[in-house]
Amino acid sequence: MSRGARLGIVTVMLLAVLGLVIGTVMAFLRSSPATVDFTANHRPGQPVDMTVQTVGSVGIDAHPTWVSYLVQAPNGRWVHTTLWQLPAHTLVNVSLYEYDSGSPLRNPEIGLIMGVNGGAELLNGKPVPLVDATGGNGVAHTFSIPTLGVNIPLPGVDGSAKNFCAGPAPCTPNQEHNLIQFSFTTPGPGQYPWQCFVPCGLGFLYGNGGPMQTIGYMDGFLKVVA
Ligand SMILES: [Cu+2]
Repeated sequence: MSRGARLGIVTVMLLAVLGLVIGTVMAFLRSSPATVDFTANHRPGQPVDMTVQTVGSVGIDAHPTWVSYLVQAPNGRWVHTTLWQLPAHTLVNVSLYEYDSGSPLRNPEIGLIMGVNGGAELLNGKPVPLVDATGGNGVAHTFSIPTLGVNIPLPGVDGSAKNFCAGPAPCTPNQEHNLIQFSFTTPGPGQYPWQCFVPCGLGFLYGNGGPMQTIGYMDGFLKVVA
């Protein structure tokens, strides 16, 4: 084989490797979950109604065994993401279907409902100002926006119930769940992180790794726009 031919083969091989590396890096950089937009058909002054769910094992995507949040897009489709685009200075009415089992809270203060209209959440239709996680099925997750002072504990369901949702998500309301409803008002434009404060990352150090550290699972952002 001539020197030129060998050089050609090596060059092609190097370019192939380079392409693979660039492709992998780009795929990694673009791996952030989708943003669901609640601003597109929003009329000023009107509230935004959102439906959200929490599941014990999502059954889809990169980490099927992980706990996760999902959100229903305005077109009704469930999306596996925690990035929500919302209009500024707007009332947001959240209906949250909680399908996961719970445990007692490490810190009972996290059972306190804070930062929402009326100072209470509706738990299966009844107003509750505090969730006592030492009773019942404990608390599965929280929905908390630290910068807005919002904290919503989500009571767990009976993990041994016949109709317990073991995934894949989305779970459906004929499966064992608690319906938690609350309203809060978005502030001015900005990115506001939200997260769960129950160390629910089973199999990770102190339960705080894995889904607790990954956008799309147990934390996300409110992308508030003018
Ligand atoms: Cu959680």
